[in-house]
Amino acid sequence: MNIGSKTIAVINTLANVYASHRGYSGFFAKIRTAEWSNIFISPAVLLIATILKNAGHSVRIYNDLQNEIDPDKMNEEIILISSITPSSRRAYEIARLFPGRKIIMGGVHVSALPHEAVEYVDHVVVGECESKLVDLVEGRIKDKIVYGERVKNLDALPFLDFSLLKNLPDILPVQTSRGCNSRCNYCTIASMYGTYRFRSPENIINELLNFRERYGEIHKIDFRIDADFTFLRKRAMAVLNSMKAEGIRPKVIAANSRLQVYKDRELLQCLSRHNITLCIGIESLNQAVLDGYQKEQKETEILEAIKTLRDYGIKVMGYFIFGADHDDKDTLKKYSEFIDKSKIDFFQVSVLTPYPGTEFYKNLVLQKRLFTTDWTYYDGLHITFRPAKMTAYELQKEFMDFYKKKFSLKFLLNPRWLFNPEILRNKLLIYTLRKMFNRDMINYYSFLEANSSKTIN
Ligand code: B12
Ligand code: SF4
Repeated sequence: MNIGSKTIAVINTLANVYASHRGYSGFFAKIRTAEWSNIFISPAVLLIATILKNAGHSVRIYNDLQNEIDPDKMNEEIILISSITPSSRRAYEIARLFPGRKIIMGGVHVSALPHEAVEYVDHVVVGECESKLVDLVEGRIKDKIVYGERVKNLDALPFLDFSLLKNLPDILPVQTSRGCNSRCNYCTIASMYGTYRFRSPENIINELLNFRERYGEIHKIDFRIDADFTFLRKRAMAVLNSMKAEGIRPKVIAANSRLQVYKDRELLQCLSRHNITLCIGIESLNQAVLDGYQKEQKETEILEAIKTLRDYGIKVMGYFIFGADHDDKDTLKKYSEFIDKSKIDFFQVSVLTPYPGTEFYKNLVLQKRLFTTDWTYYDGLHITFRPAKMTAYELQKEFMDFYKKKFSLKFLLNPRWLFNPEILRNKLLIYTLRKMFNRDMINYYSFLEANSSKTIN
C-alpha cells in the first residue's frame, strides 16, 4: 500500500424487499452463493471502487445482499455507501453501524434529498461523483454536501475493474451513455443526469476487448444502463458491427430503446442480426396518460411497433406503469389483453412511484397526496400516494391480482419457454419473487388500511 493511501469499503445496498433481513433468507441463502448474484451489484459501486483503486487506495466492495455488512469484521477507515430510493433506509441503517468512521454517501436518492441524508453521514455527494471522489476520500473537501459535476467526456472514465468482485457477473453491464433528452415526469434519469452524453464506439469496443483479454469470452451484455442505446442510430450500428468484426458475439444483448425505433428499417435489420432484446417503455395504452407523463409516444403506434420488432426477429420486453390519474380497474385488463395480443416476449408492470427529485414527486407533494415517506416502499411494487380513480388499497390489490394471474404456474410451465433454460431460470426467479412479494403484501395491506388516508406533508 502507498503512503497516504486509504482503506475504503464501498457498500452496495439493496431495497429491503430483496434483502435477507426481511425474512427471505431461505431464497437468498441460495442465490447468495450463485454466480449471478452479482447482477444485484450496481455498476456505480464498481465504477467508484475502480476509480479509487486506480488512485492508489485499498478498496473492497461489500454486498448487502450477500450479508457482508459486519462492522466488527470490516476494518476500513472510510465507508462509501451507494443507494437508490428503496434502499436508502437500509443505507442509513448501515451508516449508523460505523460510528467514528468517515462515511460518504451518494446515488440518485441522496442527490434528490441531500438534507435528509446528511443527518446520517459525513459527506453526501449530489449528482455524478467522479469530479469530487478522490479529493473527498483524501480529505481535501470539507463540505458536508458536495456537488458533483456532470462528466462531459465519458470516454475518459476508466473501464470497470471486475477483479474487485468475488465472481464475474453473469451478464456484463456496459454504460455507453448518460442522461436522456426526453423529460418524462416520473423519471429519475431525466431529473438526475440531464441531456445525453455518449461514449464513442471505439471506447466501448476497447472496454469489451479489455474485458475479454482479462476474463475470457463475453456471453451476455447488458446495455440497459443507457436510457436508449439506439438513440444515435449510426453509433449503435457501429458498436454492434465492430463487436462482430472483433469476434465478440454474445448470446444475449439487452438494450433499452424508444418505441419509435420500429420505423427505422435499416437499424432494425442491424439489431436483428445481433440477436438483441429491446426493452421498450410502453408505459401506458392510454394517450391521456402518456401525455400526462410527457411521454413522446402515440398510443396508436404501440401495437404496430411491437409487431414490427417481432417480425424482424427482435425480442421485446415491454415496461408498463399502473397508477396514473386516468388509470382505473380496467387498465390492467387492457395491459393483459395487449400482452397476449401483441405476443410481446417479456413484460414488467410497475406501480407508478413518485421518486424524489422528479416532477411527479413535486406535484404530489404540492397536492398533498403522499401518505408515506418510508422509502423502502418506493420500489415500483407498492402504492405510496392516493390515486385518483381508486383507493390505494384497491390499486394495490388489482396490481397483485394481475401478477398472480400473469405469473401463475401456467406461466412457468408455458411450453413456449419451458425448454429454454435461460428463460426458465428467469421465470423461476420472477415466480419466486412474486411469491415473496405476496407474503410481504399482507403487512402492506394492513398498512394501507391504517395510513392511506393520511397526509404526511
Ligand atoms: C443497474 C441497475 C439496477 C440493478 C442493480 C441495482 C443496485 N444494486 O442498486 C438491479 C437490476 C438489481 C436494479 C434493481 C432495481 N432498480 Co435499478 N437501476 C439500475 C440502473 C440501470 C443503473 C445504475 C447505475 O449503475 N448507473 C450508472 C451509474 C454511473 O450512475 P449512478 O448509479 O447514478 O451513480 C453515480 C452517482 O449517482 C453517484 N453515486 C452513486 N452511488 C454513489 C455512492 C457514493 C459513496 C458516492 C460518493 C457517489 C455515488 O456517482 C456515480 C457516478 O457518477 C439504473 C438506471 C441508470 N441508468 O442509472 C436503475 C435505477 C437505479 N433503478 C431503479 C429502480 C426503481 C430499481 C428497482 C426498485 C426496480 C424494481 N421495481 O425492482 C430495483 C431495486 C433494487 C435495489 N437497489 O434495491 C431506479 C431508481 C429510482 C430511484 N430514485 O430510486 C433507476 C434510476 C431506474 C429508473 N429509470 O428510474 N437496478
Ligand atoms: S422514462 Fe425513458 S425516455 Fe423518459 S425521461 Fe426517463 S429515460 Fe428518458
